[in-house]
Amino acid sequence: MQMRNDWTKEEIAEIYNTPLLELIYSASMLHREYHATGEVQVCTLLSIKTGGCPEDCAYCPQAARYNTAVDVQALMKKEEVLAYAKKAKDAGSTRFCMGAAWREIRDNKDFDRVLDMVKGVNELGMEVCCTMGMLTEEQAKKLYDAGLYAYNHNVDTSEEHYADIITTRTYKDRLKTLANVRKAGISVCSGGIIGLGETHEDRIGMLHTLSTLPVHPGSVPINALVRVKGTPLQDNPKVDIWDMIRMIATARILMPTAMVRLSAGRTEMSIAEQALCFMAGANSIFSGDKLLTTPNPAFDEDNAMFQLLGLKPREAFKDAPTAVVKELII
Ligand code: SAM
Ligand code: DTB
Ligand code: SF4
Repeated sequence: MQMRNDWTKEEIAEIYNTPLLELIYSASMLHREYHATGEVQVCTLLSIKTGGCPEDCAYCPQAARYNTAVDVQALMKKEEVLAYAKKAKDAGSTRFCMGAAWREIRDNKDFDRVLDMVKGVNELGMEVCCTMGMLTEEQAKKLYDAGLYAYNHNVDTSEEHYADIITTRTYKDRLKTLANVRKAGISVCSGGIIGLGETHEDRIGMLHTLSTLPVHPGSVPINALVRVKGTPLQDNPKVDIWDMIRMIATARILMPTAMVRLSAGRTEMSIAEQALCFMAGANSIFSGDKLLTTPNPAFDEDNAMFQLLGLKPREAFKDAPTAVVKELII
């Protein structure tokens, strides 16, 4: 099948509004066509620079302006980060994602240290990912040269809903960074959050943005809002699991080759609910007892879930062009 990036909002709405079991079935069929069934990518997050962020993202515990329980922490040392990555690898994780609570990357000593960390994690044989806010084409190139595999930068919601959630940057800024990442040859990881008070049209709009990018993202994280005390969204209602499943299935149908990640919110989901998400086309998770600052299922719990559901972890670099893999193995 030809990958489509000319989806219309009407077509997406039609898929999104399909009766639920029918939608899961269609997504599951496509999933089987494009991916090894039962294989789930296990990624681990580490917040290498925490809190004190100047942005005003209404969902985020790391924004300096909200009074949350998050303590500000300076950029970690390379050795500490590598020790953590090694631990994650030993627990079965194949992608390591380093997060920094920055508005954007700046060309300074901290960035040089990040480049060193990227090099080190890559040498461990893991797919390295960073999520550090906006970046320029030159910075993306430097990250690529250091061995960065993917860059996470979420569009979070629809263009229309964006200003209700974040006022310190625009949707266009987000898309510009994604273009810089893509141009540097880094795999784009971009998705969003549900539970921000958005409408179904906003969710459809967000999926429209993602599925009509010049190239589909290599991975699409779908997060359920983690409601953190002190943020403006602390009292939002809990995300309905059926909405999560509907989003995952629609993303799977629109972007069949992408890794669709069942991201934040798993601590509030039962194994049966997560199993439905996998049926609907999710094939990636974050594992390890912390996301960036909030709790997440530990490696042991996820290993037990994999055992129960007959899932197995996906190997690293499976989608990488052969030349890249060769370079890494040699
Ligand atoms: N500062 C960088 C940025 O905003 O791109 C990188 C770190 S930021 C914490 C990464 C992503 O985490 C956000 O884009 C958002 O999608 C997600 N996120 C943050 N807080 C969240 C929450 N409370 N619940 C769910 N997802 C959240
Ligand atoms: C993504 O889409 N979700 C992850 C990762 N990319 C960076 C982050 C979730 C953060 C949840 C809130 C926290 O732990 O601070
Ligand atoms: Fe800062 Fe990222 Fe949190 Fe927004 S989501 S406040 S940019 S750390």
